[in-house]
Amino acid sequence: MTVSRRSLITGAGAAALGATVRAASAAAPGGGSPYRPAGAHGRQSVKTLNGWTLPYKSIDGVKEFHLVAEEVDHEFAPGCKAKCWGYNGSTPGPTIEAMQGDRVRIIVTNRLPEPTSIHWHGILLPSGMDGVSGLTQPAIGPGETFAYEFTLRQHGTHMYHPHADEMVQMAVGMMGLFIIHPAAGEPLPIDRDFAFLLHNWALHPGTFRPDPSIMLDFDLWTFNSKVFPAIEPLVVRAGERVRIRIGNVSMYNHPIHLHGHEFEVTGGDGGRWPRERWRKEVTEIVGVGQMRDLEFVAEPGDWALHCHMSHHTMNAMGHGIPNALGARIANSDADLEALLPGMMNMGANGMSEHQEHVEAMNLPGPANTLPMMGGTGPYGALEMGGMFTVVKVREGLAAADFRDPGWYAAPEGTVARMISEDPDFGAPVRRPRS
Ligand SMILES: [Cu+2]
Repeated sequence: MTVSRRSLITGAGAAALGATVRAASAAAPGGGSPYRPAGAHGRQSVKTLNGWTLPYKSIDGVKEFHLVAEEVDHEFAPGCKAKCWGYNGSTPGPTIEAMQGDRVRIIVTNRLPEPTSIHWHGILLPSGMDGVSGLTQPAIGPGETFAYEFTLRQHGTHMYHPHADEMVQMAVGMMGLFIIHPAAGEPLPIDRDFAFLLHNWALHPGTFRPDPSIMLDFDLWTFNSKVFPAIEPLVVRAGERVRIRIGNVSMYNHPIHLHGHEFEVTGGDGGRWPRERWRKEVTEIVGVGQMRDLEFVAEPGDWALHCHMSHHTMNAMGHGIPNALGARIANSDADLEALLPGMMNMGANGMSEHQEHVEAMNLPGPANTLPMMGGTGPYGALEMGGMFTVVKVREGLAAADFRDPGWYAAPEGTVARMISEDPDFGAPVRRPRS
């Protein structure tokens, strides 16, 4: 048999391609599957909620990214804007994604009025690339550009943030995700990979600059610098394996709770965990400065995903105010009105009426802030804000379809329903009075 030059080339090409494919799909030790970005949403393989992935240039085998630290105009939700600081026009800054083993160069230009630096939080690198101004490098002065360069030795969910005047720079929005995909693939293939950062903001009603001096009483609690209902839903096809990567740059620990599923915690600060260490939870505390990866197989429905600190699913609100719950205050309204024109008592029957005041009665609030609670679902007011969004799981979505499918149409007979309007209905057993 004669072998033509052409078939040789084709054969060599095919062999090379075969080798490439094999390398890309090489099983992880223990039978892993390849990471499947699959071009599902362009070059990015992680869906950063309300965010984006930073493109890079390949230069002589190095992936080069360019971050610009700068002031940005940001909207937390319609009706609430602020001058924040971020990267490349957004807070959080764009997500950096790369593969384990990559050599990366990250150019950082400082367009802020004060020095900055970037710390690559959780990433193993030479000390001089760690980004602590004064300790490992001179600070990047206003107008200056620095280059960081290192090889990615591990994989997992990581972050970046300034390590210069951190208190101010983080308080006004400087943060980003840094995600490293495993060279050897995933133990189980991931179909949809979401990521967000937790943060808190002291954007006092009527102001437009987050206040960095606040330590406890924050006004806004955010996933990727957005509050409910402006946080994107996590749209998933039923039966898909989903990962949610969460990092915390705020000043509180946040117990993140998912409804309708037992997720597995599959990674943390030490990157992705071996499968023997995965554990089932329905709430996972993401501590300050920590990262967690949660994974589950999606069940059809609309499922709440939120912080379980109940004040963290509210927007701007007062704390330490007198408790009116159960008080008979209706008779005192006129007296109080004489002292405080325009005042309105609230809270004697709970806070539920607040959303009604804002939406149905159209009562104006202070400038540039958000009502404590809001959002309306198919069955009425959600009375939520802050760190709350919905995982929307539907049958038959296309692989790359992240469009909001609207509210879940629950199958007949599977929705809780009213069976009586009589408060004395039935014969409930009560604990006897002693
Ligand atoms: Cu919280």
